[in-house]
Amino acid sequence: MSEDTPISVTMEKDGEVAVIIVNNPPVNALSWHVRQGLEDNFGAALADDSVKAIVLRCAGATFIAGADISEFGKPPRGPDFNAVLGSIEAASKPVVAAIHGTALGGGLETALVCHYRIAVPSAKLGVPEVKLGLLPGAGGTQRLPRVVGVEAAATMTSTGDPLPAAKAKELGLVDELAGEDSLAADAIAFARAKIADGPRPTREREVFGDVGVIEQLKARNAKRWRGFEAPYANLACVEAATRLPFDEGLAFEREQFMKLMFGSQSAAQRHIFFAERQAAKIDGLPKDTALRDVKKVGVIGAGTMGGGISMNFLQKGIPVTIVEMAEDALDRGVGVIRKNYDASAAKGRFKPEQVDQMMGILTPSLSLDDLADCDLIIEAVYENMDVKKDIFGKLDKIAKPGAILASNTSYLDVDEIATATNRPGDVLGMHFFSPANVMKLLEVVRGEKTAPDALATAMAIGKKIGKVAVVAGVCDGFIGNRMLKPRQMEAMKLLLEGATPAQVDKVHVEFGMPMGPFQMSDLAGVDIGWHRDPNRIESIRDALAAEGRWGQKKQAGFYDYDDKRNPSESPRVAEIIEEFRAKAGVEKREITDQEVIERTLYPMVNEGALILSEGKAQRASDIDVVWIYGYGWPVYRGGPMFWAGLEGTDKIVAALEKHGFEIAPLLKEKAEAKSGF
Ligand code: 3H9
Repeated sequence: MSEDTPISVTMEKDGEVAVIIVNNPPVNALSWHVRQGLEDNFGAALADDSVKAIVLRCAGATFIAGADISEFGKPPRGPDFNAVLGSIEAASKPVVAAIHGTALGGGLETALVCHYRIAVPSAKLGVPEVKLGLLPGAGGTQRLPRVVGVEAAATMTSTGDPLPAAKAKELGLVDELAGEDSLAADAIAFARAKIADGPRPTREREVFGDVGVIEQLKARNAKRWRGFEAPYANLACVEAATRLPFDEGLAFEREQFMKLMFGSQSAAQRHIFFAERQAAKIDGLPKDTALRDVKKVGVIGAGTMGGGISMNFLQKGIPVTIVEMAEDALDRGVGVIRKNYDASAAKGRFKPEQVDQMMGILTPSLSLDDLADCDLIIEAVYENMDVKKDIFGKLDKIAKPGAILASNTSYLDVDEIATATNRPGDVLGMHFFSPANVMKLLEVVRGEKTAPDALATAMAIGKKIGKVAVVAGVCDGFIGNRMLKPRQMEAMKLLLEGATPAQVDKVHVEFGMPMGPFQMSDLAGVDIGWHRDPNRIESIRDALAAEGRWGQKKQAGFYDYDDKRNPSESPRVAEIIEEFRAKAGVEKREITDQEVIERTLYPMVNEGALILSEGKAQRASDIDVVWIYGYGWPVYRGGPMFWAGLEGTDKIVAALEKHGFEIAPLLKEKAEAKSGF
């Protein structure tokens, strides 16, 4: 050990039991110095003849939560992890892992080379590597099937979902449950009891279970795993465990792990892991900024958005007063919330009494005056500046001092809305995405005068209700919808030039998006944002709207739909496109799929670069988070800005220039430096 090695592993003795303790906050990740500490301390415990059994446990909130992801892709340092694990498993004295918090990834792999495992009831055990585009690369895919069987091992590795301790005990992954508050002592007693049994190396146990489950898992998850490499690589390793001797299985796992580790999908998924955590941080704001108390929330508007927004708070036990203008609209809105909860209860997500509890803290009202005691008021009425200003003007007189006044606007100027009040510091945007009780993204829009503590409170409350909150600056459409605009515009132009809605959508779906631009229009409503004058037909969209082709809800939009909402290409839409093409004098030509990418996805990167240089997003990775959680951008491509780096910013600029786009200076800079964002 050299002098600059942090001491993150120590050893104590309790009679003949040595207790090795990992202490590497915040999550006891297996950083190089932890691996070094494990090697040194296990070496010492094994060399000490007075030690008859060894306990491995962790200080702080959790057992080892995995490899240190921030070390990935950097030059290796410290001892090789597999070698350290190999020597623990080969120990001549019984080794017990004492688990609390989360034993994840390399952490569970460490527990698996221990000969026995004891855990507190609240512990969770899993191998979430697949969520980082990886697989357990330190024997997890080979040892799990020997401990829990093929079915559980295949499920755990390919889904990444952790098991609660009780389930782990049922499967044999945990040998004994400890008292919730007595793990340290219980683990020592358990180790002492195992001295007579001696070591039980996992590698020497037999794989058991039916390998057929692997194909069933693939079939069941085909849609969810579309485009992803890692779930399949995980399953290939578990399958290999069923037919290869242990060391060969380990070599196969290593080969698969390295392939994923140096591939672009895992790089993208690791980027998003850190990006999501980074998004919560507000530049220039001290970490200890005091937050405002939010105990009661007001929501104005009981439509789809207002209802969905309210549900988020009710589910966290935060009372909501929901206000509508008219009795029937209010009743309808509250009825929809109840219906949604009942449907979730029928699926087992909530107990009926929980639904009653949530509905019990919802207060419907027809008067804004009832919002006087709310700490946060979210306006979710339709997109009209005058209406919003009127509401904020009234709120200014009603809301208590210090209440945060938020608008759920998806593109309007939050600074202008704030001028309707005498407290612009309390005004900000909280842009939820539809369906608001499901979608994870929340854009928190920081106005010019928004007070830092109001902003920090909105971000914190976003986290509390389970959202991934991202700070956006005031501009038309903020981050997400602003980038959507050039994509939609180009998609429409492509129709005129010869592409079909089906072709454009297919390219987007093959890219990994859940749906393409025209499928999205049909789902959201072709009539959204329409001027509502059937005689004013200036675009293909106007023509569709004028004919009542408003999308799925009318069984006709850019596609025709049958009773079950299955789409088919529409001859009428083809005619409309043809008419516009003739009118515009555009010649029809063959559009390649590559051109669709260059003209719909590359302009998004260009717009992202503008957003970044205007300071409307704090960092490129925030833009990626917006697109992953708000629009279903495939996580294995890391969001548009990360993807730009994979694709090559120089290639993107060359294509955009070829198609006549004005290039954002920041994008040009990146292209010249041949770098990503
Ligand atoms: C692996 O193990 C591969 C192996 O097979 C080995 C092959 C050879 N590394 O999430 P939080 C940071 S792959 C480095 O906010 P929570 C995180 O960035 C790994 N850093 O806390 C954050 O930093 P900051 C498999 C990590 O309480 C801070 O810790 N394991 C790591 O809400 C707090 O994190 C996983 O995938 C890490 N592994 O949740 C588990 N983990 O404060 C990944 C966290 O600067 N981790 N950090 O922003 C998690 O799922 C959650 O962090 C956990 C705690 C549930 C543990």
